[in-house]
Amino acid sequence: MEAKNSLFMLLLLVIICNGNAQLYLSGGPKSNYTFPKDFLFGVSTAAAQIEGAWNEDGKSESIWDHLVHNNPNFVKDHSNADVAADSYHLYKRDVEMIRELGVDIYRFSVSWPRVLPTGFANEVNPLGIQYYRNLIDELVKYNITPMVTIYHWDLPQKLQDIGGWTNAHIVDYYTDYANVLFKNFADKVKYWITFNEPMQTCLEGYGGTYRAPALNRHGIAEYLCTHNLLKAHANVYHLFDKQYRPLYGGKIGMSLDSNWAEPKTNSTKDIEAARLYLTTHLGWYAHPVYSTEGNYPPELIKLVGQKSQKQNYSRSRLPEFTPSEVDFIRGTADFFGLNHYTTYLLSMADKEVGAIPSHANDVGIIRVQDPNWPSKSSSDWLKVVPFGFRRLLQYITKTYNNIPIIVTENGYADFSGVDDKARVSYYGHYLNALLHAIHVDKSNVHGYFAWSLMDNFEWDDGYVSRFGLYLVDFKSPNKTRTAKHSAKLYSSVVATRGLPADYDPADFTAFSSAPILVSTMLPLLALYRLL
Ligand code: PNW
Repeated sequence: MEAKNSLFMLLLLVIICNGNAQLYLSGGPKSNYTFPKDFLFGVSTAAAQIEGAWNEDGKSESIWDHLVHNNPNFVKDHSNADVAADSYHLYKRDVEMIRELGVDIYRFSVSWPRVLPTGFANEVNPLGIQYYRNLIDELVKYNITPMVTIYHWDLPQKLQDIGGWTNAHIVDYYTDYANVLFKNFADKVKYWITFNEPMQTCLEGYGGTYRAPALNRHGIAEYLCTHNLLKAHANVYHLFDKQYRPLYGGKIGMSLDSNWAEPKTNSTKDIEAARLYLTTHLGWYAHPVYSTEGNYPPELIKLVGQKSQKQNYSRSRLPEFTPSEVDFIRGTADFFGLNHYTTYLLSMADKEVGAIPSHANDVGIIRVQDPNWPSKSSSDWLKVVPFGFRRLLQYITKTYNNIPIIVTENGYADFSGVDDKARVSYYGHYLNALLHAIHVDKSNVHGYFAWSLMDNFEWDDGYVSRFGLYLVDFKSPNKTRTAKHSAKLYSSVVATRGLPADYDPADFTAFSSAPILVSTMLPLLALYRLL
């Protein structure tokens, strides 16, 4: 009897603890708040991931075309983006889907090699301009606000051949390109994003091999790339601000990717590691633009400087901004675009980490994820940790002087299917966390975009990982698009400005093959019956 009673208590405890553990993961209890009336709801895509028509109507090769054409093994399913979702031909259906969702705004990117096939503004491709004009007109016709990302990773290969983002002259080339877009579209486009996730371009593309051009010149090229890119961003901000804003109005910012960083333990060292992660990753790009003082974060300047000296370089591998460049870059954004997906646990490294030299080695921290965090995503990095989203929004609000934040990407990947319970659950949890962030924490968030409108070419994951609210049948000749359950959830959130009645903040069962509670309870229950 004793044993039976104790087991009963244990069962009870498991139930309570499980509920609490899941509540701890979520952003808080179910929020009864609603999204403000003028809050912007949108969906995001990128040219290289959806358009296809890679060499049609005068478009030249981008660095992603080049990489996957020459190294099919780079992509999990050996696919490429030659046709992708064929949005170059199917943009009207895309706009129809956006209308079905009922969102206010659509974020898409322009393909630089489609508009300027030589990379330079000497030759503007009229058919490329016409495509984006058609898309913008179709959006405006239905009262959907267009938001244009000027650069979402698809540099013309011709510019890569002369150094790409490590060539200091790219500041001018990029400004010329942006100027062509402003000239043609600024009368109708009121939201501009200069760069999508510059850290992916520079750290992973130039310092590593994860993104195009997969240069792998770590320790040097990621810093050169960032340096030129930040100058290019500022130049284009000033161009817009001086020449186009007075004529047409509008807002311009940049979209930075950031995970939330949680200390691995409560030790002072781990707390320091988590802080250092944020200052040397998000802060690498955010501090020059959004902080009061401008320039790279002081910790990064110090760390790279010390390492460079120890490694016998004549100067720091992190280039220096002159005081006038610091001034020129500081304050060059009307909003903070944030792309957020997941959370990591941080600790200090007690020996050298990463390749030498490299940004990872310069910073010297270790990043892992808690294996108990829910996820069965096709993207193995995508653990579901809604509280991290809430904390990150508060961190940005506090660190960067209450700048208006627009979440330009958030979403979940699976292996396909219309009945996408995990994605439905992910959006419920992250939107609940967002409501707490806005109403309880007073984080200054003005908009939210789901990534992505539809399944698309997920870079090195090819068509294996699906992020869409709409399923795309890539085998069908007309790339048939079908609304998933998550599309219905999202449109109901947009319509009601609140969470659905059946949303449960403690429910993470959609992310485990056997629901966690059942899997822990069943053996105990069996034992209980035996006693
Ligand atoms: C973004 N992370 O990349 C990109 O902007 C999209 O093009 C892409 O399809 C989407 O997210 C999904 O992968 C990411 O560090 C970059 O966690 C970094 C991270 C996640 C996504």
